[in-house]
Amino acid sequence: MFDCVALVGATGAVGRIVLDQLHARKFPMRKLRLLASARSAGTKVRFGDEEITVELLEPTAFEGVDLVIASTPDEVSAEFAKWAVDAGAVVVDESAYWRMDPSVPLVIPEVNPDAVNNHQGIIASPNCSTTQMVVALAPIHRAVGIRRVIVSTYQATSGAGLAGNVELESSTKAALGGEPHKPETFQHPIGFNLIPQIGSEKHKGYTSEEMKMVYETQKILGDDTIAVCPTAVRVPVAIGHSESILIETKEPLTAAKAREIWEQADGVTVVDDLDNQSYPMPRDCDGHDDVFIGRIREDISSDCGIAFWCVSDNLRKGAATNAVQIAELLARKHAEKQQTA
Ligand code: 11C
Repeated sequence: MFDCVALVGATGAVGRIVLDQLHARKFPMRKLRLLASARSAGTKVRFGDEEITVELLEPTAFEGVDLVIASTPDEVSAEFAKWAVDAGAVVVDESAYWRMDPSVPLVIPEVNPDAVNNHQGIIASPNCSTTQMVVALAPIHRAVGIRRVIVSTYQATSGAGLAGNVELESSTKAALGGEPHKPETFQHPIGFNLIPQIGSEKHKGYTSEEMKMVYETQKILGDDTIAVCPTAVRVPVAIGHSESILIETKEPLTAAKAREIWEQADGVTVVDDLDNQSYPMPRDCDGHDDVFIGRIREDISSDCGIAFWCVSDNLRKGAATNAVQIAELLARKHAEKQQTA
């Protein structure tokens, strides 16, 4: 059991769910502290029967903290993670800042749990659109090998935090009322629209969000020969990222075999009965921790491919749940150490 766990960013869209999950999953800790910027410091937050006052995130804030779970913007993580590590804590970080650092494991517990053993104080949790895709890809890659992935995303507004959902509502209301709407969070009005840009230009016309899906997938699967061609699109859905994915496998794979593999995979629920209009949709996946897979088909344009549809709650498995699962891996290791000490 950890003596003290700190949650950084407890008042954000993901932080609130981390809090719920720590409580619901009875995370083994004696004390929970909440840290945030000056704007949120002093706020009182409910945790089960307790009310915890948010403390200021500052260099001395991590004295006596064993484990940190953090959901903050990249630039905040860049600064505070070192304070925490210097104070002797292990940081599970949800920002993008540390993910591609070679000394930082990038972990999805269903896929590469052993990577946590190699941490040097910081463990990163992947981008939400990457996480759900890699949970789906990993068991297929283990079975027959994946050569190439073509993916188009349909990403919820909550990927941009609470402000994204506020703007979905205001933009939709403005469109319904025939009024003009000036977007602040997104590049264009999101109500009754699709925006084929998430992030900014990063590499050969691909955006930062798209390149995360390339680099993070290769790092987590430990195979930089896997080619990924992504298109990331923002859609007017509040919660739940959807992805249309085509994988080119190294060996032929039938749709029936792919379904069998996914039915046995950890963290995956197959919902796939086209005749009965049954397939994953964001409304049904909101509030669940699994990655949902449906519309499983053989690629009719090649001999070695599987096409499918994948949906997951971006705030849960895409962020909060994955981080808490990493923390649970660390808690188990910590308990083993305490037993043998
Ligand atoms: C989005 N995927 O939907 C982004 C949000 O690297 O953790 C998460 C960004 C990240 O806008």
